[in-house]
Amino acid sequence: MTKSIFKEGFLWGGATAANQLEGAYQADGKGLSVADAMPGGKQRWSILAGEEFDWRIDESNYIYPNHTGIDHYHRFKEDISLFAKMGFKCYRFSIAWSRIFPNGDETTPNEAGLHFYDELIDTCLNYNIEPVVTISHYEMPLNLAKKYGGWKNRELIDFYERFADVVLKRYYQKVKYWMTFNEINSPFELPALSMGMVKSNGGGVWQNIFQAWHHQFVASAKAVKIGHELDPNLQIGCMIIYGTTYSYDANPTNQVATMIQNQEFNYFCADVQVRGKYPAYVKRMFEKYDVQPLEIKADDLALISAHTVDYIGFSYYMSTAINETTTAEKVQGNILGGVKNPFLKASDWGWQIDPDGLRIALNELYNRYEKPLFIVENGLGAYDEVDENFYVADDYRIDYLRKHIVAMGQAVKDGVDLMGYTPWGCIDLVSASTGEMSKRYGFIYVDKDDEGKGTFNRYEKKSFGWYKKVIATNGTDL
Ligand code: BGP
Repeated sequence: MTKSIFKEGFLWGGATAANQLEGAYQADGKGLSVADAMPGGKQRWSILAGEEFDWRIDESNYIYPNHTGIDHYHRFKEDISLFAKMGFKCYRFSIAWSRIFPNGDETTPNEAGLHFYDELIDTCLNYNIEPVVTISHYEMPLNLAKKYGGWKNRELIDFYERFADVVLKRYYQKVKYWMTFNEINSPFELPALSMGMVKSNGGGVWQNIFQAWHHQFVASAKAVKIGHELDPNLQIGCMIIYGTTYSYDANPTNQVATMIQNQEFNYFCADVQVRGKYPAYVKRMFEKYDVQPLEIKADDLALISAHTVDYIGFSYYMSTAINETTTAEKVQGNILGGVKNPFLKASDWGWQIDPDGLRIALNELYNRYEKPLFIVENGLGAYDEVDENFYVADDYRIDYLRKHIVAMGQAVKDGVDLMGYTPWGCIDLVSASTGEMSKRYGFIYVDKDDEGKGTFNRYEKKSFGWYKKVIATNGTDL
């Protein structure tokens, strides 16, 4: 076999999140989460974009796709057996906070909820699949949003700590790789999903967002502390969304704007979680966003400094370009905006596809932090068409992933320490932004449509066999 550029034991796998695939949203004592209250379709987008929202669930229509997800809750054994068939070395999933603490503020966990993850984790281990757990992925108990106003409330630190403590203690002997918060830098656009904050409870107000971030930084540090006390070898990472950002041209005004965008969006949260302190430029950010000094308790900064993360997990889907000096066509991914880059093609949802941008991201992150990197999300959301046998010939997806894996290899040659690669939505699941099924990422097709209809049966796509070969050859046969 050709010698691989990727290290032995490279963590090839796939990634999902509880709220987007489990379904069974009220099974076995599960409480409602913020994601359960988010309708699909157009309404969802306006909520994500910061419109007023009262978290009220109207059960009369099929508008809550997360409620059924892809019914992974009842089909996880089949799903994991398919991952094993592809040869997954690891599987990234999240633990639904609302299964373990249905209202978020209880003191005793829901044993039935934990039982599900006992089985899920054991199933992975039986196949020699390393579980990679995101503690909180866009799914906090709804009660914490409604009653406490989300993460701007300091009490959330204790509730999260209790949750993290329960799952870390229960699984630390079985799960080595953890992440504290999914895409912690996303509240720039999505305060509702990741902070439980909407307009009426302060979601659009920077003061609250920065205060909420501070609470999340402290909570994350506490989880790292608990994990490392249980076992110093646990690998606990941060998780950020990274969008490689180019200046549109050589105009220094655009270059400066690009530098600022990089600091604020790509690095701010990681700087705190990896380096253990607020970066110098936070002063400028506070001024710009009119943020008064945050409420910081005596031990907070010491905790943040003492319990930094072991690795950097990040999602990478696209790059953006900054142009402040001339008018240029705007583009919008979920969270990343910017202008149209004439050198790039975009996905059906306008996300600008840029494998070289991944090589740049890996180099930038590694040179800045010198910590191992883990690409925990990447992939192409596309409309898949099934033939009469439910087969999807998704050559476009293979093409996207192949080019990104080539870029990963180049970055490893550049000297980057890369731990693994878990493409997003390895099995079709509910889209976070549209709430629909028709935006698919998977190697496995799930027969469910945007109205929730279908058999929920699973079918291997063309990319399934391709990825299997990639893993079997440790990334040499693409
Ligand atoms: C990331 C989220 C995931 C996932 C992915 C794809 O930002 O961490 O939860 O959904 O984006 O986004 P979408 O589902 O909107 O296509």
